[in-house]
Parts: sequence; C-alpha cells; structure tokens
Amino acid sequence: MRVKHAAFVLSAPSWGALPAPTAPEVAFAGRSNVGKSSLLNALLGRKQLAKTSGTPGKTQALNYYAVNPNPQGHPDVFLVDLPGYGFAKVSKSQRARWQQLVGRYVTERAEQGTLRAVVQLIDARHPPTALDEELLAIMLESPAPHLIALTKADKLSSNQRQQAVAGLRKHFEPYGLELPTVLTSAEKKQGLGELWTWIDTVV
Ligand SMILES: Nc1nc2c(ncn2[C@@H]2O[C@H](COP(=O)(O)OP(=O)(O)O)[C@@H](O)[C@H]2O)c(=O)[nH]1
Ligand SMILES: [Mg+2]
Repeated sequence: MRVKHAAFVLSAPSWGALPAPTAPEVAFAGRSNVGKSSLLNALLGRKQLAKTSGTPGKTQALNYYAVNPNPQGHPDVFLVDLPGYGFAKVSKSQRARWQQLVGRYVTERAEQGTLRAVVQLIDARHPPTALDEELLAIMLESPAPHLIALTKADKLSSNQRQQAVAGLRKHFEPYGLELPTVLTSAEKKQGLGELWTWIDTVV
C-alpha cells in the first residue's frame, strides 16, 4: 500500500466511542516509550500526526488514523494506536479499565472481521520485559494475526540486530509461539516497506 494521504480521525476513550466498523483496522500496541508514535508517523509519512513523548499514558484512548481516505472519509485502512501501557503512575482501577477496553477491542473487533492484525512493538535493545509479556498475553486473545515490530533498530549494530531477532525467537519458543518479526527504525525509516507489505496481506 502506498500512503498518498493520512489523517487523524478520532480518539476513542471507551468502547462506545469506537467508530462504526466500516474499514479494516490494524492495531499497534506497546509499552510507553517503545517508539509507537514515532513508528506510526514514519509509516504514515508524517512528522507529527501521532504525538511523540508527551506525558506517557495520559490519554487512555484508541487513536484512529485513516490511510488514503476518499472524499466520504472511507479509508483503505485505519491504523489504530492503542493506549500506552506500563507507565508508572497508574492506579489499579485505571489499569483494569485499560485491560478491559483493549482486551475487548482486540477480541471483539477481530471476531467482527474489522480488526485484521495486531502489531506489537518491542524495543530491539532488550529482551521482552514483564510488561511486554503481559501485553502479549492480552494481544494473543485476539484471533487476528500478530506481528512483532522490533523498534529503534538503528541503535544496534547489524550483528546485534540479528541477535535481537534470534533472541526473540528463542524467547517465545517455549510457548510454542512463532511470531513474524520485523526490525524497524522510525529514525532511519527502516522496515517500513516490510511492514506495509505484511499489512497489505492482512487487509
Ligand atoms: N534512535 C531512535 N529513537 C527512537 C526511535 N523511535 C522512537 N525513538 C525515541 O524514543 C522515544 C519515545 O518515542 P515515542 O514514539 O514517543 O514512543 P511511544 O511512547 O511508544 O509513543 C522518543 O525520544 C523518540 O525520539 C527510533 O527508531 N530510533
Ligand atoms: Mg506515543
């Protein structure tokens, strides 16, 4: 898919605020600061469409971005920025609310046929953290295909990059999980074509 135009559409703070299921959706999830806004901006070819490094997790909402909307606003696909996860100052009830909303979104929206894929971002520099694992468990409730995007790959040498991919494969092996993995860098615009190709196949 070639991005000719991208636009922010809406911010849904609750289940009832989600838009009518009219176009395929691909969701992006990751703990805060993993580089999610940066990667979305890179994918959409825009610098500041998704806000980077604000107060992490302040807005607990699903943000919708339309790719190539027609004059009626109908896009080829919506990229959906799921609320950040794993910021320090969050109450138990806020956390439970988050899990409920995101868990419901990834399962019901996929069962509906609207959510076509889930992209989970993990920092390429470190093995998955407990938070990454927790998020993975929620994402795997979705029947939609799952892809791991390793972020900030520009911070690694080519050797370390290969180790990161191999390390992830090994990490998930005991769970019987074989997840497609793409090395990305928002900074160096790396892995974007590969991600779009994969998105094309699910959309
Ligand atoms: N070197 C490098 N830094 C990145 C990259 N992507 C994001 N960052 C930095 O990581 C921090 C968090 O990025 P952001 O996109 O706001 O993360 P979010 O909280 O997951 O949305 C910012 O300081 C970014 O500049 C990348 O590809 N390479
Ligand atoms: Mg962000």
